[in-house]
Amino acid sequence: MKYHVLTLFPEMIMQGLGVSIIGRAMEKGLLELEAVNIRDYANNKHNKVDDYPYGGGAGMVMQAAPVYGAYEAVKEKIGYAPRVVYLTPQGEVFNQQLAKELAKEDDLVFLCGHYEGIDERVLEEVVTDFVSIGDYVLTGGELPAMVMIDAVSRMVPGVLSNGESGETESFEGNLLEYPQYSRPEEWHGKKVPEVLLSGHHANIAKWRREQSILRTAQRRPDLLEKARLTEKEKDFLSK
Ligand code: 6GU
Repeated sequence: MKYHVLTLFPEMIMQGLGVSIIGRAMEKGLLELEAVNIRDYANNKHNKVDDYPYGGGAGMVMQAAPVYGAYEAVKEKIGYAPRVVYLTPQGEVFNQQLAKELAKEDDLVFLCGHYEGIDERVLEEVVTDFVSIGDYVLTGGELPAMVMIDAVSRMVPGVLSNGESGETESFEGNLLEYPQYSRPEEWHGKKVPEVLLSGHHANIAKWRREQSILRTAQRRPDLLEKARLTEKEKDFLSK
């Protein structure tokens, strides 16, 4: 997977994603990350990339030409028209299903806006996916792009080790994860649940499934409607 991030703040992207699991996957060559500075495609000597909004209003609008220049440079380099994700609160809300789908691409372009947004005309020409990361407003698209790159990358084959599965986690079955414990057996007077020390794998699996269901009911009842529970499990919940 090759990521191409079109941004006015390339250092933010390059510094934020070089560590941990994603950093290691880049070193292994499973992922590539390129930040394209939109300012390098400004066609004026002041490198200006924004201007006042037609019709008036607060703030500045990023102009079409430099954004298009940055996009064209990526398209020429890779030799085809890739999927282009524009990070915007006016997009569809990102989720695990979209992360899995995007992970199948060879290249992904992320277009990061700032100020009051980007001239609509270039968005119409290049953007394939308008995506938000949730219902709150951020100052720019860089953090959302980094969030998406993290979530997509862990669905790329080989990025997670055998121990770390992309399949059995929260949201796959629309249930939250069960609680985890490690040594010591007692901490601040709190004991690790007895079943986890029993070595009885079937009982452990049953307990974890129940904990997932309880936790989802308490914290994310909206997810529970989509989870496929057995009749027995529905009974368990109603007690
Ligand atoms: Cl993708 N961009 C910005 N600026 N704010 C957001 C967002 C995106 N998603 C949620 N808030």
